[in-house]
Amino acid sequence: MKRQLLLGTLGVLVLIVVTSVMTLTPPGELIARDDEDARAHLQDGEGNPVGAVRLSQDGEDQVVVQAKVHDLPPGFHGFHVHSVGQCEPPFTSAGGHVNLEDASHPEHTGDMPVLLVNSDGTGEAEFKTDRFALKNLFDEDGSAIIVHALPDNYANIPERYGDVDQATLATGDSGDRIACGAIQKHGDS
Ligand SMILES: [Cu+2]
Ligand SMILES: [Zn+2]
Repeated sequence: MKRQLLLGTLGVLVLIVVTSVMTLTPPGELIARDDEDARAHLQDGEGNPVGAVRLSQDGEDQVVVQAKVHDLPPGFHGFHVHSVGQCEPPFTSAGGHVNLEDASHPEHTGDMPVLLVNSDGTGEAEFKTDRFALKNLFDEDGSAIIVHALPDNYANIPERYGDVDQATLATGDSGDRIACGAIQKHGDS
């Protein structure tokens, strides 16, 4: 009699635990979360690690970008999402800026605020962008984060300096690509 009661109680407890776990994590939820969080491990032209960028989907319309870098030259650096997830030095393999709207710089999908590297070679930035969703970056050939040698001028050339040329409209004149990281779903990295 006592034993039956004990088994019965255990049975109810197991049922409660199973039910609450199912309620907390509906099937598919954990897989979906991987899509909402991505990383790019940055390396310089010699293959040395120089930091990482985390991209997290924040609702449907915004992505939080968190960058943390080290061992880079001090100053402002052009910072973009490029259209191919290939980082072969000198990183031209990463293609141009992600450009889903057929726009000019700085209206490209992948254009982001410049990255400030401090005198000790480290830098940190966090901002939100609504120009892309993470799913836009995981197309067939992927995407990559690039840090450039020079500041991005955002094609902000006043008319008195003459015509803004094609290179400016394509890139913001931010120079060589000094670091690159292919964007990977967090579960893959
Ligand atoms: Cu770039
Ligand atoms: Zn651009």
